[in-house]
Amino acid sequence: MRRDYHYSGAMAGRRTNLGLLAAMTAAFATGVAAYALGTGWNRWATLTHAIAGFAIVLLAPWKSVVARRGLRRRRAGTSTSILLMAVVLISLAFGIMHSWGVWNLGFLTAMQLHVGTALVAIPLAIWHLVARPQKLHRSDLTRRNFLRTGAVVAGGGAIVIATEGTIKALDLLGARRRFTGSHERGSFDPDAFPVTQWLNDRVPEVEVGSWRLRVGGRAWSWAELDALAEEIDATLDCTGGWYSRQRWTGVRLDRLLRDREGASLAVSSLTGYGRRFAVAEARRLWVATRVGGGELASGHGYPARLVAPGRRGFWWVKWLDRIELSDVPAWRQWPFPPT
Ligand code: HEM
Ligand SMILES: Nc1nc2c(c(=O)[nH]1)N[C@H]1C(S)=C(S)[C@@H](COP(=O)(O)O)O[C@H]1N2
Ligand SMILES: [Mo]
Repeated sequence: MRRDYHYSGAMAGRRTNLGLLAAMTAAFATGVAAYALGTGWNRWATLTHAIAGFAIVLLAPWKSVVARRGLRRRRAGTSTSILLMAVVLISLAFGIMHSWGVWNLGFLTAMQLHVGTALVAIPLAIWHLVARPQKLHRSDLTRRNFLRTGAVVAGGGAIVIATEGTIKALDLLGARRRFTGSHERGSFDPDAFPVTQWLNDRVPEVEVGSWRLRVGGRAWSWAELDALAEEIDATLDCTGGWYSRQRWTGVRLDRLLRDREGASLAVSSLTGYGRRFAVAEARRLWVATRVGGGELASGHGYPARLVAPGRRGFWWVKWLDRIELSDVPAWRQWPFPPT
């Protein structure tokens, strides 16, 4: 009796749905991790992300069988479900485009479209779940289902190996991406690397003569900062899908601080944009006055910007205004800036 039920189409459908739900949750979680991490750990997030993404591709044929059955008896929410599937497939396509190397679409990058469409999928997925709740039963936790899950993960892994192998063998642009998946642009050429903003910030006009950076109880002029500066090579890795390595000239932030009493350092831009860092991190942050030996272009943060090696680009605050010790801990901020 139970066995028959086990092999029924309804059961297989539920299994596919649960598998898709797990794969999509994993893709979201690892995608967010890939966006947050700027060090070598990112490699693991990016790799699991690709496996989760291709697991969705593997489950899609089964899902289409389930869906076709669902479509025969149309219920409320059917069009939302179709929309969800379409949005996920479009997101997948942009992710794969990025990885193979068709990543710069001029107006936006494939990565921006990949993440943008994935974000659109979130409310649709929630709606879908509310309309058709998929409960995990105790009877789902069988050895057989465990092996099935393993097979889908292994299949996703095999596709990653196959596609990475193909990208390398054909020497496509994607063969040279960094561990974050980002593509190289304009390294050691300050005129060639992109100017970009996190969301909607505008490049301010700054009169350097009257500009001062307020930090450590002092107001520093550009020339005073520049006189203390040293050279450092560091890689700016934008979540838009590119990276650029440059020779920066900057003062190590801890050399500008007098005391260290506080839970965090609030680094603020003239535009209102800003990020918080742990105080101990000041040794690994630089206030840069130059790139490639010349002054920063206005788009790149003139007169001074933060250089934060090992952190993704959105931490590299441009057009610095002030850096303050604060009692608010660094973890008490949005993991990604809201504006
Ligand atoms: C529905 C959710 C998502 C799916 C199905 C998905 C799937 C994929 C796939 C299949 C790839 C290509 C992997 C490869 O060819 O090696 C990819 C790449 C990527 N995705 Fe996603 N993704 C999703 C959401 C996200 C989110 C929310 C983020 C970030 C916030 C993100 C960040 C990335 C990054 C950084 C890459 C580049 C990895 C590389 O170049 O190896 N993804 N994604
Ligand atoms: N004030 C301010 N600083 C900012 C941003 C911003 O929008 N406003 N964008 C960040 C992001 S997302 C990146 S990738 C880098 C880009 O630096 P670039 O334009 O010099 O390449 O600046 C960072 N600093
Ligand atoms: Mo960025």
